[in-house]
Amino acid sequence: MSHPADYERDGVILIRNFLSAVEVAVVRTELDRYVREDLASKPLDARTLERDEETVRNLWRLEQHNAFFRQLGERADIKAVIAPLVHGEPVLCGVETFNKPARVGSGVPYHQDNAYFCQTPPDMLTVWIAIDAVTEANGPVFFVKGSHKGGMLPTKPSGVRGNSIGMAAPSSVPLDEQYCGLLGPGDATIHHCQTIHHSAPNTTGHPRLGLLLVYRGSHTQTDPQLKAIYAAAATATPPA
Ligand SMILES: O=C(O)CCC(=O)C(=O)O
Repeated sequence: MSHPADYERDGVILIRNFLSAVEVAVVRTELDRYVREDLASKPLDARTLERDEETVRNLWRLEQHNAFFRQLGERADIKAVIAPLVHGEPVLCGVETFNKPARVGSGVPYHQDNAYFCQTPPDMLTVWIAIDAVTEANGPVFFVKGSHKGGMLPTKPSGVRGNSIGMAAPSSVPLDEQYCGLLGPGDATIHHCQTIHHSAPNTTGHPRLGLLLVYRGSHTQTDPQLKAIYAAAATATPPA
């Protein structure tokens, strides 16, 4: 399978066994340790909690707060996969989690990541690595294939903590025609920053932890117009 060609066409690709079973186990152990021992001493914008004010919904800026995750994101073999997709030299911009914990894991509204990233040209992407199995039941991410080619669509503040800016209207593509990222532990999807995507709450007893690596090409720049819209939404629903 040619990753670059599929990625250019669809704006999302699936890579099985992106991390090995051993690597997944090490990631899980370090995430658990970080939450238990380090998180309390980090700034408030290092995480978003679920509505129970207790369970972690997201960890943010792990590349700044944790050497293990910075090194993972800087791995040369991973950057070699990313380079052709961002049309240049990959720059690590974020390492984060979407934990989607059992029963209380909240959903993610329809959005395009570049509403947050605000980069031009939009040569930026996210590697979404499954640490838990992602099933149809526990809140998989749905992607609208090809939507990265349609540019940035109108946004509105979502009021959802951790996902402050959503699309003004959901995609007109029915759910059963969208691409559902069903993953085993270690599998990954890679999606373009203009690809429309969303996920449902997790009402099951099975957590759905994802580790995300975010990269841009070193040639991209911040678009002031996108940035102003994002700043207004993030201020309304901090931290992001
Ligand atoms: O993990 C999720 O449910 C959503 C992830 C997401 O929005 C993203 O990868 O940009």
